[in-house]
Amino acid sequence: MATHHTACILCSRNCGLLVETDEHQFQKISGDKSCPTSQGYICQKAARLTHYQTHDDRLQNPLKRRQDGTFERISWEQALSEIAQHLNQIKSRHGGEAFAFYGGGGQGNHLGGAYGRQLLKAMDSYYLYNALGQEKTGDFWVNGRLFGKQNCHTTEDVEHTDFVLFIGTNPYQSHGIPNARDTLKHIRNDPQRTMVVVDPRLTDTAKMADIHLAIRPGTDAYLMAAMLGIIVQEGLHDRAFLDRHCTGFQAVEETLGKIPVDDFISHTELDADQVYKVARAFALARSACVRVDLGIQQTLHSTLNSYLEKLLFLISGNFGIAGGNNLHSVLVPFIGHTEEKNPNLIRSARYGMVPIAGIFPPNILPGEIDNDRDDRIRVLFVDSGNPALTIADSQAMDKAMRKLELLVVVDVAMTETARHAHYILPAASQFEKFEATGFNLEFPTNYFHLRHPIFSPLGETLTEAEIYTRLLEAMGVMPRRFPGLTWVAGAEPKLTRHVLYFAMLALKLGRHRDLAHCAPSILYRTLGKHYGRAASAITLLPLAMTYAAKNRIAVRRTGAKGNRFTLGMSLFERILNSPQGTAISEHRHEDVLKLILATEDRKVHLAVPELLKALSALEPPAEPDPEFPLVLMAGERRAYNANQIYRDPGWRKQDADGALRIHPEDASEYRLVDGARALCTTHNGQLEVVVKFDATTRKGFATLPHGYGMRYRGAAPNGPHLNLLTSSEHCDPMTYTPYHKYVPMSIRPCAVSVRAG
Ligand SMILES: Nc1nc2c(c(=O)[nH]1)N[C@H]1C(S)=C(S)[C@@H](COP(=O)(O)OP(=O)(O)OC[C@H]3O[C@@H](n4cnc5c(=O)[nH]c(N)nc54)[C@H](O)[C@@H]3O)O[C@H]1N2
Ligand SMILES: Nc1nc2c(c(=O)[nH]1)N[C@H]1C(S)=C(S)[C@@H](COP(=O)(O)OP(=O)(O)OC[C@H]3O[C@@H](n4cnc5c(=O)[nH]c(N)nc54)[C@H](O)[C@@H]3O)O[C@H]1N2
Ligand code: SF4
Ligand SMILES: [Mo]
Repeated sequence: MATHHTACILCSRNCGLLVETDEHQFQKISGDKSCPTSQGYICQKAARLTHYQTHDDRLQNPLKRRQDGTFERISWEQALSEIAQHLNQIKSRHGGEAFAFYGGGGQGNHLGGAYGRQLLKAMDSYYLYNALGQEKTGDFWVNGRLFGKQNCHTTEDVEHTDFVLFIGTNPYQSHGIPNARDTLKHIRNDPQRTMVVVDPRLTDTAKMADIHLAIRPGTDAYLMAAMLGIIVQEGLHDRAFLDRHCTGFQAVEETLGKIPVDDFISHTELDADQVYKVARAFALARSACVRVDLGIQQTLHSTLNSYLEKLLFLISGNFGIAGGNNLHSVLVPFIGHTEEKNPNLIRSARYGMVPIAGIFPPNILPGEIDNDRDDRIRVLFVDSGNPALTIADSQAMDKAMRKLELLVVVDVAMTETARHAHYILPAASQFEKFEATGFNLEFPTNYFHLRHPIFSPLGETLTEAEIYTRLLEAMGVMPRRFPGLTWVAGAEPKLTRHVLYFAMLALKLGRHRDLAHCAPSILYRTLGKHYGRAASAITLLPLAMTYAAKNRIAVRRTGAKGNRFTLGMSLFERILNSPQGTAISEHRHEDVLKLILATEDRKVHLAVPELLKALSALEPPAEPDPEFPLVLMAGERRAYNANQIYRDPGWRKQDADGALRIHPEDASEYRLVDGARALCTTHNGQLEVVVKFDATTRKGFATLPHGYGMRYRGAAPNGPHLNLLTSSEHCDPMTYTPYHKYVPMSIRPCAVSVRAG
């Protein structure tokens, strides 16, 4: 038995864990009190991590599809040389636009993404698709306009705030905020602090709130606009903050001044007095912050919602203060910035969609593959994602995957997407290699957690660093040896050695510019090999150097030592030697406006003309379609779902069916029986579900869970495969973010069993 520090990989919080293991398996899992972020906190999901590490769908060898659809085991050499040959052929015949990459990281693994994405450059393609493109790109786009860069991400200081407004999020189950359940309890138990939850369901979070606004689904734009209207019309906005730190308030004020507040509130079906009370209290609180998630991002007015939500904390001056919303520094840039004004901005071939934060929306992927244009996508790499289940309109994705000339899946498990692949490349699990995420979203102190491997890689599995480096070598885009780069590695002391190494690397890349896009793999093969199993973490070294150069004082405050050249290197060494995680910077609140904000004038640019126009043009909400009278929330976070990460249904202690939650009055109207099966019908398809009466759900609103529908061991789907019901056209017109939380649906009891799919 051995004891290790590691972290949970099931959601963006990546809580620190202390685990006891034997050679192959977890024996005991508990929260790690020495983890500087979570300090021992975990939720019920982490204790079941054995179901990720060991199960019957784990991949152990490279596989190749046979004509009859079954798979044969092949060697790494054969797999990679055949894929390399195919990629080179496609590139020379059809050019880079024939290639797309999907994923590159999940809830616990972003290091591999740096290696995988090199393929895009090697293929000369920009088509990066990622799950963030079906939830957060609207938010990123708004950030770009307000704060100068789409990767200026905002965080919320819920732990220290006097007033928190949760809109469309259920942190008690989905987390997303530090030590969610403890943080919520502290607020509930403190009479000086206020929690308001806007959600059509009386969720576990709403049950803890001072005020629950059980909003009519899809009407948050009216609520937030009404609150902004009240604040501005009553003069409760923070003039001093707006004058000092913002431009464009005049245009915003003009639009908000005209909001028909009472009409808008009536569209939400909320009590007007309560909305006035909340708006005033929010504006007048000593500190207040807004925390949102999919409940407003994956529903009607998605991008507008992201703007209004940010205006709430901005016009009330709750930005760059303790207890407010803040920007934070970033070590691993897992999202980028797409410059809208770039005249050479790439567009997707069929839909003409531009990337946001470097990401294209999954909603257009099936259509970009399944067409007869010369410039269609013909080759897809999927890494750390399961789009066959998780993107809208599974029927269309299925058809598109069959049209691909080459589909390669890099995963730890035989997923529904992998079953369509021509080649499956098995990755070592996240407990069998060094891994980390870029979810270090904290402010003012920011942390980073590089997890160390605690098991040997299963079977013939490899790290992503090794898989993609071998592939680039097999493609001939990167030499197998770098004689000029290895000799320096022997020089001592270590810091001098690194300075020398980077000087040589810069020289080499200067001479061979085409190698620059393989920089992670070159680092990995040269400097990395002196770090043993930590070789794949070597990409963090240049990132730590950039980070330290940009945030020198904040990094030094954490105790890191070094000069202009060496501070980043010592930060990297500290990250490497802190298996429980470590602080990487300690900012001051004024840094948000002085250092992290990316506009040239260091001001927030409040006016976003497209969205002010959309706000002025808001029509009253449409009445339900009599054919589909219910609103289905397709994808609820519950106690026993965790994206697609746990495949073995045996991990669930309850809710094995992933039941449809529906209000008892609706249920009796549609003649449904508690615990019996029913057939859901939407514009896109049909799905049989198990019904559960649930009075916490608003009338007219039903919910199905996210993270079910996997075919473990190739069996029938466990629980609802809910993207059979969703449509890729039902989406935000600007970003193509699907309206998963607002799917018009009808339901009837099921007499005879109908097969899903
Ligand atoms: N247990 C668990 N936790 C998870 C995950 C998981 O699979 N399981 N997944 C992780 C991931 S990838 C993400 S992105 C996050 C998402 O985390 P959340 O967004 O917090 O989770 P959801 O349950 O999808 O949706 C949040 C809430 O939106 C509400 N809602 C629906 N429609 C509306 C509406 O019109 N208006 C308002 N105001 N609210 C509405 C729902 O009732 C729900 O309570 O969770 C993460 N955490
Ligand atoms: N209808 C509906 N659809 C939704 C949502 C919804 O609410 N409703 N939510 C959306 C949201 S917010 C999200 S984030 C997406 C999530 O959807 P995806 O991004 O498709 O799903 P994940 O569960 O994150 O996929 C993780 C995959 O990574 C694999 N994996 C785990 N560890 C490793 C590793 O070390 N290396 C490699 N290469 N692979 C690994 C897992 O086996 C799994 O296949 O779903 C979206 N889809
Ligand atoms: S699922 Fe999220 S909140 Fe729960 S233990 Fe894992 S990382 Fe922490
Ligand atoms: Mo997500």
